[in-house]
Amino acid sequence: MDKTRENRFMKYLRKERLPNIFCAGCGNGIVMNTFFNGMEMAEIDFEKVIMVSGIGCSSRIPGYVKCDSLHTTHGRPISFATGIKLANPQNQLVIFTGDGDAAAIGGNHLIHGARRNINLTVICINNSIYGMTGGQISPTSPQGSYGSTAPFGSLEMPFDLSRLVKAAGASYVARWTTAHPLQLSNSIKKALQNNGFSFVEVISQCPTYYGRKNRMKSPIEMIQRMKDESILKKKAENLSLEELEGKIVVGEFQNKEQPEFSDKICKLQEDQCTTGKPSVVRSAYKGD
Ligand SMILES: Cc1ncc(C[n+]2csc(CCOP(=O)(O)OP(=O)(O)O)c2C)c(N)n1
Ligand code: SF4
Repeated sequence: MDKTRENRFMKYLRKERLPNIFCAGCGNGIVMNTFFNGMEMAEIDFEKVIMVSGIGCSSRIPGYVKCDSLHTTHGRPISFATGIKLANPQNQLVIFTGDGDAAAIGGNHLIHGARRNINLTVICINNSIYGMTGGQISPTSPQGSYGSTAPFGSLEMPFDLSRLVKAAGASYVARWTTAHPLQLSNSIKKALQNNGFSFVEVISQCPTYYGRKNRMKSPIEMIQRMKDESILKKKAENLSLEELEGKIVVGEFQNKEQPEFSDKICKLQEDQCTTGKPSVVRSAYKGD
C-alpha cells in the first residue's frame, strides 16, 4: 500500500480490527473522521480519552479506536461514563451513541446527564432508524417515514433531540449533518473543550435501511438531501413553523458556562477534608 495515501487519522485506529462492520456509504465513517479532526483541533491528550458506547452500529465506533473504551449495554453509555468520570475526573469521556440508544431505551439517562451538567461529550449519530436490528423506527424518525415497524409510515411525532437536551440543562449543544464535516469538527472541538455536558447531534445516513425503505437511491443522494434540507439556526429564527416543515435546523444551540457536576463532588470532598464535617454524599449513604 502507498503509505503517502493513508488517511492521516489511521494512527488512531486498531488496524487489526479492520475492516469494520459498516455498510458501504454509512455515515459512521464520516463521523469518525470528523471526530479525530475535532480532537486534534481541541488539542486533547489522546492518552486521557476514554470512549464509551451503548449498542448499535454507531456504538461500534469505539471498538475501532486505539484508546481505553467500554462497549456497554443498550442505552446505558451515559450511566457507565458517569461512573468513570466520577472515579477520576481527569479522564476525557467521549460517548458514541445512536438515536435508538440515546433517545429510546437510554432517553432517561440522556436527560439526567444533561441536567447534572457532568463533563461528558456525547456524539449522537442520528440516522432516524434502528440500523443494527433491521430498520425499526426510532424516536427521531420523521412522521410519515417508513421502517420495518412502520410499513404505512410513522404516525409518531419525532423528538428534536438537540432541543430536548438543551432544555434538560446541557451547557453545549450543536447539530450538523454528515454533509457539514468542517462545521461538525469545529463543534466537536468546542464540545471536547467545554467543562460540562456536551451534546453533538449528527444527522447521518443509513443507506441500507432508512435509504432503501424511504426510496433514496444512494448514499450520495442522501447526503445531497441533507445538504439541501439544512438551514442555519440564524436563518431559521425568522421562519414560521410551516416554512420550517421538512427542514433540518443546524448550528450551535447552547454554549454557556455553568457549574459542572464532578467539580461539585470534588469540592464537597475537599470541604470534608478541611472541615472534618461529614459530606452530603456520605450522609446520604448512611441510611442504607
Ligand atoms: C436491552 C436491549 N434491547 C434491545 C436491544 C436490541 N438493539 C440492539 S441495537 C438496537 C438499536 C440501535 O439503534 P441506534 O442506537 O439508532 O443505532 P444504529 O444501529 O442505527 O447506529 C436495538 C434495539 C439490545 N441489544 N438490548
Ligand atoms: S445498517 Fe445502516 S447504520 Fe448500520 S452500518 Fe449499515 S448503513 Fe450504517
